[in-house]
Amino acid sequence: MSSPILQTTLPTRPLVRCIWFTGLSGAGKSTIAELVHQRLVSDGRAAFQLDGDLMRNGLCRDLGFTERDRIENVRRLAEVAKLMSDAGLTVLVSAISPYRTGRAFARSLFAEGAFIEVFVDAPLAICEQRDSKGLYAKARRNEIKHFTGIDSEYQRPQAAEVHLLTAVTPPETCADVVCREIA
Ligand code: ADX
Repeated sequence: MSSPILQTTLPTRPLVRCIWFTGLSGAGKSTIAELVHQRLVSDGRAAFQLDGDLMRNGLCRDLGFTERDRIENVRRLAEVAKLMSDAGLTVLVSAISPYRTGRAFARSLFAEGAFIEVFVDAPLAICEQRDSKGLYAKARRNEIKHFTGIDSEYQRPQAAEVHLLTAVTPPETCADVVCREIA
């Protein structure tokens, strides 16, 4: 009689390759992405943080904050994230990425399950209070235009894999939640 063959029936979920943090300026996207990045690296995973602010100093330097420019900004971030993920990196993108279509485009570049959207959610009043870069104050004084939440729209995610309420949750705890989702 032949011996039974051991079969595993664990579901095969693809490795998460892109973690996309979206939310208002000052909501905490980069802070949480950095914490998750540190944990991935300490677990031995090759990871890279693509930050909207930093990308705007280089590859996206020619873009402003009109709807058209933001769509192009997010498209470039998504395409770069895809290239990096093809090279074996787990990519953490943090960008306001205010439009659902832009985020859906980013998702469409990845296999099912390989992309997760993290909604870094804080009320506008809290982001404005934090105002670490002084930009909300400038927007209120009309010194800068098209500021997200003030005179430019932010379309809240409707089905993000992770929804973080950063006004009431410390960054470390938020990072724990994201890490559990991608484990
Ligand atoms: S996105 O909307 O195109 O995704 P992105 O995340 O790259 O934006 O850049 C947002 C950062 O640019 C903010 O964190 C802020 O520091 C800066 N910024 C400057 N002007 C604006 C503006 N009008 N609206 C939003 N962010 C602005």
